[in-house]
Amino acid sequence: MLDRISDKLSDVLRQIGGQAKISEKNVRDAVDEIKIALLEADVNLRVVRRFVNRTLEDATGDAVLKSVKPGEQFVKIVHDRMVALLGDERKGLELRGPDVSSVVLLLGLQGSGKTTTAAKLARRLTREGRKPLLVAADLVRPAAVDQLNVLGRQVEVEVYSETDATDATKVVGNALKYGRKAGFDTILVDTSGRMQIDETLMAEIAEIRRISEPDEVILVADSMTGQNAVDVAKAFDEAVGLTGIILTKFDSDARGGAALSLKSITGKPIKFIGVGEKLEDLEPFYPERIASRILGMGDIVSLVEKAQETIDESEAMELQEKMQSATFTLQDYLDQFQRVKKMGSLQSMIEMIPGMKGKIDEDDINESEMKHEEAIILSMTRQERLNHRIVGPPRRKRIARGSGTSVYDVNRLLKKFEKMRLMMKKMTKNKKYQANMMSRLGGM
Ligand SMILES: Nc1nc2c(ncn2[C@@H]2O[C@H](COP(=O)(O)OP(=O)(O)O)[C@@H](O)[C@H]2O)c(=O)[nH]1
Ligand SMILES: [Mg+2]
Repeated sequence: MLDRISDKLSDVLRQIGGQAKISEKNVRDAVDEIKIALLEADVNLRVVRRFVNRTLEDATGDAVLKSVKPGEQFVKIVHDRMVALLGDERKGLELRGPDVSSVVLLLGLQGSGKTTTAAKLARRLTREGRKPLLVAADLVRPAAVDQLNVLGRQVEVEVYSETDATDATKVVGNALKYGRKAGFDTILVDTSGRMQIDETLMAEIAEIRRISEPDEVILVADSMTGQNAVDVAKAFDEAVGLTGIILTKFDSDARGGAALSLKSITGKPIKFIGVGEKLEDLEPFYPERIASRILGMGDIVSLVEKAQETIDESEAMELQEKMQSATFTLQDYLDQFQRVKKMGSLQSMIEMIPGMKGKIDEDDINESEMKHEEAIILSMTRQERLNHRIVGPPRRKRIARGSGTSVYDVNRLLKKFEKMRLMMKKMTKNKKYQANMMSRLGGM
């Protein structure tokens, strides 16, 4: 799956990613090759152009070219752009609680995988503790109703169908009545497709949509049809309005054109992918994972992410200078807090403020105290943060009130901060510390 595009892109990235120094020309050449790979993968031209422009914008600045590992930074940039292209965050089905019946319509061309996907979803929802009902509303394709009945039996989900019915809207109306009364919390409607987009079909679906007031209107699209899947999605979205897309036959999709274009072109998220004919072959769509799969560069990306989490070179230098000259302020301290929050660990903060390691008491590093300290600093004016010495008793009282802490807490923080500054100054003058700091920077 996605083998072809992945081979190409990982080649380009492996080349540039491993280089110790890169020029703007290297970046442009790499981006050119990426562009060709995307076009060959049948990614929409507009999407390719935007991708290329944004990647160049991000990658040609000094911040990348002059960084310690520019090749790796570049890989990370391409990866992030790719994640954005695929839709950023994972989006699942948005259904209501078990006390009301949610309705999910599945739409798409004939053969795209609607009926199979309906059964796959039913299976999945059952495992999540929901109680789905499948509705056979494809009255066009001969044997479609039988097919759903067979699949329903396999996943042990009830199927609502009517023999000899001719009006799909009526069937759906009846199914809703039945499903609500019988306590099904999710009603999955398998609609009929056509070979191509067609007015009668759109009218029928619009009518089904109107009477069923669905929570989700999902286009089931065949990823192997590439750009055609994108055109179909646009047409369905304009005619009936979609809430999301399920891309089927992802297991046989070597190119990835549909996956990479759909979100940007339609604005609708891909929610699941079908990865095989079996009923368990349905996976949630995670933009991040697919991007890593396409680029084949998972380790580099996580490496760069880690490096970005720790302090970057110029910031470290600046911090060091501040510590040496004891101009490290409460604002800087607060900035470190915010960094820790991003990283989620206190240990990393200690490691980032050099000289703090092993120098502070156990109870100086507890999370709830950090929250207090943060609240206290946030209640200070900018002036106060930049010069804590102006914070006399009246200000302390105000700050305590503003932060929901006590004057005792404020005093404690200010005292601790003063002590910390002194210690930093001493530490940074130490030769061994300086050598250590330099080696840490080099190591990134
Ligand atoms: N390999 C693969 N085949 C699939 C997938 N989803 C559906 N199919 C196959 O595609 C064909 C058409 O599926 P069907 O559900 O009948 O499509 P419908 O006409 O849209 O209802 C069937 O042979 C399915 O087994 C998938 O994710 N991967
Ligand atoms: Mg079908």
